[in-house]
Amino acid sequence: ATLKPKIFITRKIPTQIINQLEETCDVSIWDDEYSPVPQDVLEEQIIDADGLLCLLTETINKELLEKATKLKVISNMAVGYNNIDIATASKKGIIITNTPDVLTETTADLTFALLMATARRIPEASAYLRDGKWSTWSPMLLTGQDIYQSTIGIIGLGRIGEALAKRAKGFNMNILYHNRNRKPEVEVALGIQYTSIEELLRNADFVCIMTPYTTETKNMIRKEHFRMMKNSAIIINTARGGIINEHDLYQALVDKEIWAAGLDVFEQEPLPLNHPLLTLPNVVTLPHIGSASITTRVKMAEVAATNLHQAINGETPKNMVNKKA
Ligand code: 8YV
Repeated sequence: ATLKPKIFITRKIPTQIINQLEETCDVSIWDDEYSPVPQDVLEEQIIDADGLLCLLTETINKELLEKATKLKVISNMAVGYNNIDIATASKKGIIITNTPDVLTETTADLTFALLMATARRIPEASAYLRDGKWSTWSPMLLTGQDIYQSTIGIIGLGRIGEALAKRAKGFNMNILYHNRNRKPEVEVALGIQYTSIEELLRNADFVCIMTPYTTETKNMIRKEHFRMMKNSAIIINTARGGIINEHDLYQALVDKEIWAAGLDVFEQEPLPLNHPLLTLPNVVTLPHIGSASITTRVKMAEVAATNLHQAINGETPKNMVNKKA
C-alpha cells in the first residue's frame, strides 16, 4: 500500500473537514476541546509529519521547527500568523498559509459590536440590572458616548480595517485612517481621510487597532500616545494584544487620560483573572472571539484544509504567506 501523507491537527476542527482530509491523509488530531496540545505531543508529532494544521494558540518556534524532518506545510487556521517563526520555516522550505478573506466581515462586525458595547456601556448596564441595582432611574445613569456622527480613527487599513470603515460609514462617522501605505482609491470610494498617527490620535473619538502584529507594530501604542488622545476617547483592539502597551493602557484609564477600552485580544491569552485591566469598570473584555461565528469558523477550517492539501500535493497554496526565496 502507498503511504498516505501524515498530518497533525492541533484542535478539534469541524468533523466534516477532518473526514475530508482522512480520505487522502493519515490524520492525527489533538481533540481535547478544553486544553491546548501539550508541547511534548506537538514535538513528537512534528518529527515525521508532512503537514500541520494549527491555530494561533500554538507557538511554532525555531526549536520546534528544527525537529521536523519531513514537514512541507504549516496551515494556520487564522489570518494572523505571528505565532510562527516564519524565517526559520522559510529557511527549511516549509510553506506557511493563513485563512484571510473568509473572516473579514465577521471580525469587522465584532469590532463594531465591541465599539458600541464600550461606548454605551452595555455589559456594565446589563450587570447593573442583574445585580439588582436598578432601584430608580436618573438622567445621567449609565450615560455613554455617542457613536453616530463621531470620528473613528482606524490604524491599519487592511481587509478588516476597510470592512470596519464601511460599517462606520453607515453610522455617518467621520473616518480617519493611518496605514503603512496610503490607499487613494479606498479614500475616494469610502470618503475617508489619511492622517499621521498623531493627528489620528488627537482627533478620533474611537481609535481602532486593525494592524497585524509585527516587530513594527509591537508596543506601537504607549503612554505618549494615550496622552495625545481625547479624554473622551475609546480605544478598541481586535487585532493583537501586544500592539498596545497594556501597562500604559491601564494607567491611562486610571488617570482618565482616555474614557474607555474595548479589548478582544491581550498580551497573554487566556487573560489571567487577576489582570489589573479586569478591575476597571470602563473596560469591556472579550475572550478573543473576533472571527467566532459558526459559519466563519467552518469556512476558516475549510480554507486551512484546502491550503494544507494543496501544499501536500506539491501545488502552491492560494494563501501562502512566505513566498519562495
Ligand atoms: C483566530 C485570529 O480565530 O485569524 C486570526 O488572526 O486572531 C482569529 O481569527 C484565532 O486566533 C484562532 O487561530
